[in-house]
Amino acid sequence: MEIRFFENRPGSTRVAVALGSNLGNRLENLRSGVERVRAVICDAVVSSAYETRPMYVEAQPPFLNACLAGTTGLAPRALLARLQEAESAAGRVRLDPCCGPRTLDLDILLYGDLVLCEPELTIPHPRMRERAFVLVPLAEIAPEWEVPAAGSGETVETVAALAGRVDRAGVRQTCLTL
Ligand code: PH2
Ligand code: MG
Ligand code: MG
Repeated sequence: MEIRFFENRPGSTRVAVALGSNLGNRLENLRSGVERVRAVICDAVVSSAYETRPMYVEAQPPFLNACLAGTTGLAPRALLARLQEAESAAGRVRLDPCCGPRTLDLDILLYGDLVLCEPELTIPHPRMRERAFVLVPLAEIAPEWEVPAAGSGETVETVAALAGRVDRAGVRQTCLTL
């Protein structure tokens, strides 16, 4: 069956996005990211913002992280393109594609129960299970969401709660509303 997607059609696929910033005015960067994302994700619910210790490359400024969940009519790759436009609008320059400092990073975490593995886009996000800076805010807004391919019935909440699997020490709630 052919599946058609329509831009920003409410009530279509549920999607979760991670936001991060560690350059410039981090709070403003996250806020402008949320506003731009609202153009393509309906009924967005946004977590608190968290001050987080950088993972992987530790010698860089601390991050502000948050998560957003809503519904979209866009197909995954079209949504990714719109998120990348929002990153560019926030002045993002892609020097180190993986882990260097950035004004705004917008990553697709979950897209319904889709499992996708392509060079440009992997869903669920391949490293979300080891990232407290993703799991803590996501558990705030979508604890019951079953993470596909995580093991049968594992939800965001149970993945986030698994003791010893993620280091929550460097994740501190700083701002209740974005
Ligand atoms: N993003 C990364 C690498 N490391 N660390 C924190 N605390 N927050 C991030 O958003 C982050 C990171 C790559 O996207
Ligand atoms: Mg990222
Ligand atoms: Mg990214």
